[in-house]
Amino acid sequence: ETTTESAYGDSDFVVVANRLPVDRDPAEESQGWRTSPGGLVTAVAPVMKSQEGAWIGWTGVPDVDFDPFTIDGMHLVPVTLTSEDVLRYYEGFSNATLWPLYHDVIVPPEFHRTWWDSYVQVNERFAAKVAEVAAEGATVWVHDYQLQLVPQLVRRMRPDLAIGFFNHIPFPPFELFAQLPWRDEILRGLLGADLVGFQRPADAANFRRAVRGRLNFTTKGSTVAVPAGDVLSAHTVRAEAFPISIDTPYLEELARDPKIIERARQIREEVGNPKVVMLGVDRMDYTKGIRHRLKAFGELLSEGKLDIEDIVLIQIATPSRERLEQYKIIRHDVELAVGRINGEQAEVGSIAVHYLHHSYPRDEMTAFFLASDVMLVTALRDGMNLVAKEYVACRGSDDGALVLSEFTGAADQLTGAVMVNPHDIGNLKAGILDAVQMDEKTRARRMKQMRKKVSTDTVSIWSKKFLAELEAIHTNPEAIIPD
Ligand code: ADQ
Repeated sequence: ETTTESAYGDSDFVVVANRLPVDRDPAEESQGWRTSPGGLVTAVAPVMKSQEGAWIGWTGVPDVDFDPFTIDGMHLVPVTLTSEDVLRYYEGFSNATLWPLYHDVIVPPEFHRTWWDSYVQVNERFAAKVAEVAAEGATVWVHDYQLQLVPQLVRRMRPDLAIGFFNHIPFPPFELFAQLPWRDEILRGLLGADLVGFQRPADAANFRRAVRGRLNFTTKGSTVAVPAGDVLSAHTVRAEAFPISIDTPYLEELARDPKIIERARQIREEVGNPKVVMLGVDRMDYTKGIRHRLKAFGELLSEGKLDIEDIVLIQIATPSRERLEQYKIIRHDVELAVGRINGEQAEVGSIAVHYLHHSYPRDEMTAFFLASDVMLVTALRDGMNLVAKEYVACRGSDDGALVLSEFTGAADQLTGAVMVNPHDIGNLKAGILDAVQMDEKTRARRMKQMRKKVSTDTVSIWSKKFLAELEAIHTNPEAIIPD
């Protein structure tokens, strides 16, 4: 069906992300794939279906070329990664250089020129695909730190396109970002976009400061002026905050489902019907502060401030990036800490920490949220942290308390939480006790306020806002967009 009149592709709306929203599915009837649910899919699927849309990304399977295919009404365009790309571009530069650098160097970032070369090559491969599938004047939305060079590469090939970029993780303070040997290339890569979105205003400000500090471009408010004579063509770029959210209506519906409510009751029973169930849900990542959380909980038990008869902690940690050294270390440390707490505090028939190193379907996850009185989100640094918002969305009865690290993007918004500094174990312990002991009325007032925030602020509103602003400034770069 491809038309031959135009050298351009057919897609009016193109999403570009490291991963396609699918996983391999060996079941016969599935044509090899099943969609993997996630906030981004929920947010962009409607736009992709209403327009001629395409999603460009990697399948998660190395060394195999796949043809484009359609699943659940979404047109997916695979980009091939070799095993070496996975090692260097993905596990290396993305997850062992950029990830720790952008998360306040919680672990030391590694700088390797071979990783950088691979990052450039893979970004070029993604950009070439965009240039191929995008229709004239199409909107392109590039996601996340793995693809920061794509905006510039695409702009060079296709100046007709409206290009947006959204960074899901923090953008670091200039003094940390400046360590990166390829800092100027990254900044120029991002400045190929018309609109660069960040989670927090502070991230956008860090980015603009880096642009001024390294490239000497002027900024005014959220606008960056890219001058003529630079390797980029002269244009203006907006850099501002678009805090991501969740599919609130869907979670609220799940939280009202009698089957899930019953499952939540069962979970409480299975952990011994204690007075208080506390919950942690994270990818197994050193940014999430799981060790700090366990340290605080262990001390509260051993000091007798919390009693094993009354309270359990369920810690769910999804396996993540398991081939990387720092992820082996965090897993080892967490498992050691869990073993130590249970060894010292638990008795036959009563466990202090229920540790689950698995991924769960959304229904089961919702049951865990419903079953828990106190949610612990203690990240040392986190772009947003959707878990905090998901917990709030599930508390339809306005009970439950959220302990929230001030180093998450969510802390800007969920001001009804008990805020903690997870680096300060004393403060973390005090926060946990506060949440456990908070009276019902206070809990209800604070939860209600937070629930209002997540119910008016959904992921579909987030994507609409981003795309509307991209559209507006692409057609009129001088446009003033009110908040
Ligand atoms: P993540 O670092 O992955 O995301 P988060 O925002 O908490 O962190 O999202 C995790 C998602 O995975 C949540 O939807 C959660 O429910 C789900 N999940 C976690 N453990 C699970 C398990 N065991 N089983 C099933 N599901 C599980 C990155 C950034 C964040 C930013 C998001 C979105 O690091 O800061 O909020 O992108 O922009």
